[in-house]
Amino acid sequence: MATKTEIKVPDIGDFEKVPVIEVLVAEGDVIEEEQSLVTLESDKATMEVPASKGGKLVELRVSEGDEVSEGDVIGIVEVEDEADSGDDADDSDGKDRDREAKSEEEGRKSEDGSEASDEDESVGDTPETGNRKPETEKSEEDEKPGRSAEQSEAGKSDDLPAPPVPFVEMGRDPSSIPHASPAVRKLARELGVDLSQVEGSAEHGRITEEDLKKHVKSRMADGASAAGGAGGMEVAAPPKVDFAKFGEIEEQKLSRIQKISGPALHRNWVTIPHVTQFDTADITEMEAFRKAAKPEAEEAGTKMTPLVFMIKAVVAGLKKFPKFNTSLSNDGESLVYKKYFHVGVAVDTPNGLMVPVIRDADSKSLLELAHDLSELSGKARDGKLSREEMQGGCMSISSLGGIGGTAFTPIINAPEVAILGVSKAETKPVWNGEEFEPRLMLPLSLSYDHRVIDGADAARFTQYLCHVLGDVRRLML
Ligand code: CAO
Repeated sequence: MATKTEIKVPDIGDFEKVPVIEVLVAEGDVIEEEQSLVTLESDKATMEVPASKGGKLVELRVSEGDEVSEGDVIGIVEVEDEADSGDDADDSDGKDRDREAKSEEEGRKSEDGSEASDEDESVGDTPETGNRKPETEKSEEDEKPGRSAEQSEAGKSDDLPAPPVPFVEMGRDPSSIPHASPAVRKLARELGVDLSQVEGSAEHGRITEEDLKKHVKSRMADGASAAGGAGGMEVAAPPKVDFAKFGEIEEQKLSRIQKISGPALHRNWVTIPHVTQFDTADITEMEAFRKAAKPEAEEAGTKMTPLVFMIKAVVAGLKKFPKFNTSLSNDGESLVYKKYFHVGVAVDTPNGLMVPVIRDADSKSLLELAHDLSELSGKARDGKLSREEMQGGCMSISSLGGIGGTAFTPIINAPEVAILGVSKAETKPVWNGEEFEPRLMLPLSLSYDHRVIDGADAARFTQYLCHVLGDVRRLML
């Protein structure tokens, strides 16, 4: 026997009457659970609504151009009863487990509909959980409906509403997100096309598949007319290698965070002209002060690592050199100066790199910053950061000082224009004019966007960081 189930528009946040821009199925189709049925488009982004049940789509109630809100019925699916399908009806636990496993597996496999953080979110435009309102950033659990633990549970019950679905795109300034359906985004990713470069011909400047094809054709024509194609960004595809031919191998899927941050890092690396300025700060006195303040930090229930001082120093630098606290406007014609001081901190987590943001770092004491840092990095490691906690950074810090190394070239977390890399402090002999003195020297690596910041400014910025870190009382000036 088969039962009929209504597929409804799930929780889509505060949006109402959202236009249907694409219908991806037809009446009579046999659809799978989680298969996308329609694409909706808000003012800011697009989302696909998946089927909460698999079966035969016996009725489709929406068509392109309709406007829908949460709870509206998209279609009716005839679902074959499990007893009829030959499954052991008593094995409901087993099925739930299978479904959960499948859901997780699909979650891992699923293509993220965004162009991963832009800014996303990274040093990796990094990339969150928690509520699932339409936003511009999302975390690993946010990527697709039904992925969090609670939602996997919810997915098991027919009585519960379909899980909320996030609008795609993370970590981007919403006004800069090109409108395009997830299908077009997927195609763009496959073709390696940056959608922000494509002109959309549909309503609200939405990019259609035709627009994308037109763009690719014109790029190919440009590339062909440039000498040997060297004028374009085309590069040879990486060789396809059967590694198993050379020895034993094991293949592991990328984590969802890696899937998001990878393309974002790549984009930032390729599209931003990076230069890295190196410097060394004498933190001998700072370290003495930090050690002396350890008991107070412990009393306050936190730990004050050198990184806390870096956050303070970066804020001082942003105040003194406001160009470092800017972003290029969406049209690339102007600089947006920010009057707030939110500092991103790269955190190494078992699932990949995440960049939570310490808000209003300028108004916080060292102890407060230490508290925020340990709370946010703990949440990042537990996969519990909310979108808000990863948005709005002015400049990021990537500290490998707890691990080692002498310098590195961090990738800018667009749309920020600079990132400070911090390596391990070491005691070095430093000439004081009369003799060598043992001093604790901290290596700094500042990567900056050369479209916005000149080399001289960058050298002044790192010198200033060295100046304030050399005597942290200056941070109070
Ligand atoms: N020089 C010398 N020692 C340092 C140091 C430095 N620059 N920075 C930290 N340390 C010490 C700390 O004082 C601490 O030692 P004690 O326990 O003896 O006090 C130890 O190293 C470990 O510090 P930590 O790493 O736990 O803490 P942190 O505040 O320095 O960093 C966090 C916090 C979340 C940034 C860090 O744990 C982390 O994830 N770092 C990796 C960031 C990363 O992956 N960046 C690369 C991005 S690009 O791929």
